[in-house]
Amino acid sequence: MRLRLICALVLGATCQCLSADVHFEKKRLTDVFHSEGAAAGDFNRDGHTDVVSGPYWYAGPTFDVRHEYAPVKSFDPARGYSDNFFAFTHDFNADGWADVLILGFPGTTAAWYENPRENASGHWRRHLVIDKGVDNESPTFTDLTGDGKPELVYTRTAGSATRRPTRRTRRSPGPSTPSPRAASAGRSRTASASAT
Ligand SMILES: [Ca+2]
Ligand SMILES: [Ca+2]
Ligand SMILES: [Ca+2]
Repeated sequence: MRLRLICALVLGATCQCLSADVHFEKKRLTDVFHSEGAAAGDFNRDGHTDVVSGPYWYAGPTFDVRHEYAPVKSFDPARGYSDNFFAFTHDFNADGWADVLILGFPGTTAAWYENPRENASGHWRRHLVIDKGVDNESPTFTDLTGDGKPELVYTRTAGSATRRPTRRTRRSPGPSTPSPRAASAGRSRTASASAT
């Protein structure tokens, strides 16, 4: 009897979910190949979620207007990959404005872009976090330690590593695009962490 009741409850919940009136709309941001990854965040703090993809962020809720926050590079998908594989959002300098973290080609860099606040035009300041060795098919940015602050989780050739967000990052005048060969040569078995 108890099992029947549980099954009925589960079935009822399932039917309720399936009958929910949920619709999805596909929207193409661009026809140009800029990046493999994208992320969401409210970059202008208007209460609407925006999308960052490649060198642009697209203002929600329509995503019709885009803003260039980094130098534009386009790639040919028939010939290879981009140098912009993963995007994450986080307020790295704790100023209340969402910033952007970009992981480049596997085995290369991690850098975050500082939101200039108040919708300032121009490119966002780039902060190089890790200059090489950020590898794995799918690095992620998540709170491993339970303190509410996300860590960057990735692997190297024969190990794994995590990094916590820190304000002590080096500034870089522009994006760097080391070759896969150079990046591979720089890989090592290390695990490190730093935090403010
Ligand atoms: Ca917004
Ligand atoms: Ca910020
Ligand atoms: Ca954490």
